[in-house]
Amino acid sequence: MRQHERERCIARIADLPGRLRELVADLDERQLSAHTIPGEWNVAQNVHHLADSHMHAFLQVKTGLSEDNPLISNYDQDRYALLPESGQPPVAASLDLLDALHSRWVVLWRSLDEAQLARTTRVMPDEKSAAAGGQIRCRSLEQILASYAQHGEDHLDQIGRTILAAAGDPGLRPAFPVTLYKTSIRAQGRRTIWNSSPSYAFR
Ligand code: NI
Repeated sequence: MRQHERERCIARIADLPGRLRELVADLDERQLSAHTIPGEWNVAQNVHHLADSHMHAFLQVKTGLSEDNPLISNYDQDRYALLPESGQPPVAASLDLLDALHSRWVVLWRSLDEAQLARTTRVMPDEKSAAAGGQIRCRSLEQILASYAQHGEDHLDQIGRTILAAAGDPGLRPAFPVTLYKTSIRAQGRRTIWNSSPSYAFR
């Protein structure tokens, strides 16, 4: 990965908490907990998942820096999302957590040199993935950086689609102009992200 691509990934990690907060801050409990897209998580599950996932990844990076190709455990994200603590509102604590966590994560990423970014970790499949034949995956810290920069985008996208899916339901449709616009990121290939912007109201 070139230096400017790395910096772009770090910038995305730096920006995620603010963009996420902007997207969900004014949603009420019903809107946060509505499953507006069948089979997908609600907004609250997405927010808690980002906090859980990125805490796990932060520790993965630090373990990779302090041990030699360590073996890291994984977790069943769908079961996490069904726990009452991480399956429903409120989301304020997870938003605060992401603010603090990403502040530290960005300082950590910016401190790493080439040799450190090339260090590796191995991630075990969680129980369900292992039963389906999942294998241990070896990933460099640089691959983890790219992966989690994209992970934030993916969940902003999912939250955006979840909010948009409520547009036809007066009981769930946000009362404020929700702010979603589409941007194609050709350089990253094929992705469409939802971003927040005061200029667009979906109503
Ligand atoms: Ni995810």
